[in-house]
Amino acid sequence: MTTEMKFHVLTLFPHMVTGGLLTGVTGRAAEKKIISLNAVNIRDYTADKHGKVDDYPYGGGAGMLMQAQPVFDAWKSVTGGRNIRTIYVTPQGVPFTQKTARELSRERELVFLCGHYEGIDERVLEKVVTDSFSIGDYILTGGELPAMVMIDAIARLIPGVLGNQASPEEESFHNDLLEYPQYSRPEQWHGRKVPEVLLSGNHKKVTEWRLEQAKQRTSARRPDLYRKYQEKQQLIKRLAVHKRNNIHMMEGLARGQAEILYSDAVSTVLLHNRRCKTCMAIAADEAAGITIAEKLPEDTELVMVSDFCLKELLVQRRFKAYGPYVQMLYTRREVLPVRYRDIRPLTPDHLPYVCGRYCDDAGGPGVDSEYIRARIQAGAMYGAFAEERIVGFAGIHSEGSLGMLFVEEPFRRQGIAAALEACAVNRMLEKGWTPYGQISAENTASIKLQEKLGFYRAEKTFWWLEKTLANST
Ligand code: 21W
Repeated sequence: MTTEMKFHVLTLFPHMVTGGLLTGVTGRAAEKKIISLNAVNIRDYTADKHGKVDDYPYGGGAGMLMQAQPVFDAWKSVTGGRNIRTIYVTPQGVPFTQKTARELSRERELVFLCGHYEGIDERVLEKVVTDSFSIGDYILTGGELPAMVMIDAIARLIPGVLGNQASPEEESFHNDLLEYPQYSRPEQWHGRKVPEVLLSGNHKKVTEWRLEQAKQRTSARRPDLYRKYQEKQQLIKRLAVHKRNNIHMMEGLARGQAEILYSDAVSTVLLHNRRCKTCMAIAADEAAGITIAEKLPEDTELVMVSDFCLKELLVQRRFKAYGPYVQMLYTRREVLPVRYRDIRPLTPDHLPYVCGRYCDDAGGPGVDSEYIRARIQAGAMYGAFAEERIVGFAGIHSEGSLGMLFVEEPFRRQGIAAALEACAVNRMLEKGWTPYGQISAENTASIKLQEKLGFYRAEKTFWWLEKTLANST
């Protein structure tokens, strides 16, 4: 069992921080011990007998500064010499974004330092601060609200803080766009009607209308975001020329999981999947391959490539190659019949079973019990049961491909694998995704099965490359 995430806030106004954050969603999370909040009054640590914590700035200038001593002693009381990330909220910080929130949500403990008056003596900042963040280009009266804003944004990313377990997994394809307008009862209010299309019951029309509204809003209010969206849409179109070979990249972009790190021609593209520290790359030739290899982010753990030259280049850079794999995609929109009675989503109870049959060699790179647990929790794993006993499973990988198929020997050749695959395919179709997957080229049985279900095979050959210890040092 993991322990709660600890937030410490060093401030002159602890009640402002607890009053705000111990209310509502974050307050519930603290009650449930998913997070803890420790607001420390810097004034309690002053050595001055009158409780003074500020003084005039050397060199002159308006206002007062927070002195080093009380700040340092308050910080020491919290960290006790431990190495904890300490965040100074300041208008001079780097911009705080959703990306920062995601990154910080992986820490177990964070210290926030809130300034007041005209700021804090630089010498104590040099000693304790590891990161400085601003929440935007406007001037506030103190750092408490920014610290609260950051804690709120970080806390909601911790599993269990938001009631509905709609994980980022459930984010729609509108990802790079602002959200569409929403309406609830009554149908007419102050003479204003709910847009007709939303009452039509036509799901496809509703989806189209929402996308159109989201695009209009984004282009009017956030031209910066809209340009990024258009850039992605254009790349998707270019990749579609070789759809079978590029479907993994097209889907990553369309589902809002992948960022474009580099793209010049159709045949040289580097995408980064922020959710699973995975990259996907294609390169026209060796020169393009070198460019791609140089642009791989530091924290990349896995790379999927579909060009031999790129695979060789990364192996030279001490990546370990897995493969070859065959990529297959399902281009139809109709759901598949599920010809087996008892198929249902797996629960964490099934983790040992799945790991026993699928981790290690069978799973390929990056597939360990932590990974399987996360996939089960995301509702992305299905099991087939016979007399209440699990006899097989299949699932959807974090980057969105089908896989992790297994059926017990005595239960094979009865259509169970096909039914499990059909289940996963149907779930993907429901989300508006194009089902695809990569199968080990040796696994002819599985390739045949996918062909029977109506999948098409890509011409290119694929490899997964895993970072080894040798290339990270
Ligand atoms: C406002 C502190 C103005 C200091 C050097 C010479 C934290 C904040 C804050 C505040 C000054 C953030 C100076 C967006 C914010 C924060 C209080 C003035 C004068 N410096 N994000 N003279 N906006 N604000 N400094 O205000 O602490 S994150």
